[in-house]
Amino acid sequence: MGIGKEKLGYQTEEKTELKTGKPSRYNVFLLNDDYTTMEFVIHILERIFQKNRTEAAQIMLRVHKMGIGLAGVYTREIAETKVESVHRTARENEFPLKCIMEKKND
Ligand code: TYC
Repeated sequence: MGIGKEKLGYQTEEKTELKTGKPSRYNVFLLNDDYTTMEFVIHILERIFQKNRTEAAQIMLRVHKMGIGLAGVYTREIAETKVESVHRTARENEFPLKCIMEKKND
C-alpha cells in the first residue's frame, strides 16, 4: 500500500475537471518507421483523424522527416480510441505504425 495521491498533494484529473469545468486535452502523435507506406499513413490521417488529403500528406511528410508529428488534439477517451483505432488498423494491414498520446499542459 502506497501513500495516496491526495496525501502527496497531486491533483486528480477529476478534481481539476471539477474546478475548471474543462476536461484535459491530449496530443495524439504518429511515429515514423521504415516499413509503413506513405499512402497508408495518409489513409489513416484521412479516415481516423478527419484530415483532407492535403493536410494528411503534410502531416505524413512531417512525421517521415522529423520522426514524429501531431495528428490531432482530443479529450482523453477520444484520444485513447484514436490510438487504438490506429494500432488495430495498422495490425490488420501488417504495418508497424505506432501512435502515442500525451496530456497537454493545461
Ligand atoms: N517512413 C515511411 C516510409 O518511408 C513513411 C512513414 C511516414 C511511416 C509516417 C510512418 O508515421 C509514419 N515508407
